[in-house]
Amino acid sequence: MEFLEAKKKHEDLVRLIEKYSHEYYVLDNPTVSDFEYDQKMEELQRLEEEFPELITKTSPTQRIIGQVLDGFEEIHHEKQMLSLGDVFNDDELLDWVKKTEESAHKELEFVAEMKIDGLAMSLVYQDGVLKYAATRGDGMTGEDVTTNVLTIPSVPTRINLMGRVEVRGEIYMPKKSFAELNEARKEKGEPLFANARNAAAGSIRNLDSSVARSRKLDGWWYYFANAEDFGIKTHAEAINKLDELGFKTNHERRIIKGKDQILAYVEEYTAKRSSLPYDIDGIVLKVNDFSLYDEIGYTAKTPKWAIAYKFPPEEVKTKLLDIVYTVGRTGKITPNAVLEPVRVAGSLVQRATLHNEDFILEKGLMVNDHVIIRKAGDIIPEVVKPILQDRTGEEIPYKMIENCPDCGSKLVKIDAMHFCLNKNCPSRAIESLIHFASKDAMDIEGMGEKVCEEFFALGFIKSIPDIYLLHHHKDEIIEIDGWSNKSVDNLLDAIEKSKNNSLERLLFGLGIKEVGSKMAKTLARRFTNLTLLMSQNEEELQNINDIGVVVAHSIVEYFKDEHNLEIINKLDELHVNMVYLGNNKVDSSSYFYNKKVVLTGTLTSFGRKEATEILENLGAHVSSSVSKVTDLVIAGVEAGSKLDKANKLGVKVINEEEFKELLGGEKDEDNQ
Ligand code: 3B8
Repeated sequence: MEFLEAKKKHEDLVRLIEKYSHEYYVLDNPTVSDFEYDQKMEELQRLEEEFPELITKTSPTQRIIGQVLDGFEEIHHEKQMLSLGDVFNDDELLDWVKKTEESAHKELEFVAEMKIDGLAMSLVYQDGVLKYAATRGDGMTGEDVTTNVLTIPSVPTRINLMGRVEVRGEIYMPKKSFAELNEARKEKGEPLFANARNAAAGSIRNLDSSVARSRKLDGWWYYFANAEDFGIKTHAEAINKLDELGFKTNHERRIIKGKDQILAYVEEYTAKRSSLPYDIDGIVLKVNDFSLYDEIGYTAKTPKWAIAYKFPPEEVKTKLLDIVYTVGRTGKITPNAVLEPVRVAGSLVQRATLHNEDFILEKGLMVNDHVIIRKAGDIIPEVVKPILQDRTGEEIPYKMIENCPDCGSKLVKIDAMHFCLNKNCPSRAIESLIHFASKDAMDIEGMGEKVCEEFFALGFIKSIPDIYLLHHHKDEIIEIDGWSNKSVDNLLDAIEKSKNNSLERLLFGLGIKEVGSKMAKTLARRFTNLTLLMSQNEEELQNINDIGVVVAHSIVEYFKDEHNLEIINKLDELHVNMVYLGNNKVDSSSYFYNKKVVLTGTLTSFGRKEATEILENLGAHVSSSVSKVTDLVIAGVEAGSKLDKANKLGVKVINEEEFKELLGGEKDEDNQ
């Protein structure tokens, strides 16, 4: 075959396969058998083998090949990718409608649609060809996840529209894909995804595109960002146009107006929610007429012409079978509800924390009560209340335990919480070992919960320093089922390696009350070695930004305790590093990583030096003058010429609030 003939043949085959894909994946209405489809694909593959120069990124053959990337490139969104403001009940929704109609000076027509619980995505086409798919990121800059999005067969790689076209929508994992995925993971003993949204997000952000392909993702497309460039005047028209171009659009949408129709739509889909084959977490209302958008306006993060009505969390009835207690590493006793297993928001629930005695008494819970449960944020199960009218007389009035369920010591009540203060309580000891070895602490690979429990039970490790003496038990461990010479060596190596960790890991690992991993970092950076930290009194500690009365008190108390000092001395003798090693391992996931940043003006919550240090520790390069290579200017009050220059050069500028918000993303752990 000649090249030109091959090229023509290639184009015909690609068009045909795209048509079949669209019929199958978008319209859910195939016109050919799977066999015929596969044959066409094979024909295309053979042709591309013979003429490799015909292969393009968007060829149907390339969409099914796995690719592994080193990382995702950044994409700057041409038009900022905003998110939706939300309301949580009918009244708030009607208030929004009223306000919006007031600012438009008339009664409005809305498009109501499903609020898909997925991952926002932007697709950009140039002259009919998909150029990239990008995540929302911070709204200005997202990540190029094209290779992963291309594994979703319903996403068109080519459209019949010239020029630049930007389409936004939501990538999601259908309920069925999610159930199958978790089922398979359970069988393989892998950790389960909490919900379909997390599973979809994990898949799209995986660097190996064969993972995304195997996850059976899909997308709904709900926003034609530059529809007006094509003479389109309403949102409804825009979505019909997307439909016509081959995008999968959700057909539950409806044009409505007036209070009655709006509330009827909300009611209808609240009821239909659980029977849909994909997760929705609410309903979206959008003003239909584009010409009103500018007048109605925008906030910094959201358009005012659209709103998300969020469903209340799903509530389910079950029975409280028992209340059992766990002992944390600080000795804190937590009561937990044992529930008759029920499905809530997509997963089986059989336990829920009851926090403390007061929580149970305030709710008036009794064992054997029928109770309402729900998931906070659709993830964490919680008991809402007992159903009083279902009581039969078999309920057992609640009484908090008085002794530690593990060691039997008398519990002590501090504020609302009960504590076991026995330092040798086995539960406390095991929990502190698990914490010490955990990922954010000393990161000893291979020393998870099960191993800690096992070695504790066998008496190999009774307290933290014993970890570094485990090699004395090597011969005995090899004899245990499930251990081999090699796996013991690996564990001992990991333990040995952890001796060289920087101070902040040790500080977090010791489990000082109120010292989470972020606080541990602050302390390590500020004092650089443990001896110096230990010599501080409360007042001196409180002089440090970020350290309040409670934390300072807790740190000083910790280092006063004989038992704790003994642990530290032993670790020192065993050559565990107690010095801050600086910042060789910067977390590259930070927003500031590798950015060129300039500080200007006065910041109210940080000193200039402190802000610089924080930024550098997150991998930023802080410089004193603005130029076109500057990525970001952080402007405090009375910022002067540097701010003007940044604006002139089009450099991104954020204020102190935004800076703090971005730092807040570097979350601290709650460590009680
Ligand atoms: C403007 C319109 C954000 C969104 C939008 O199903 C904007 O429309 C948005 F700035 O995030 N999750 C939807 C959904 C999300 C958005 C939307 N429409 N149906 C969703």
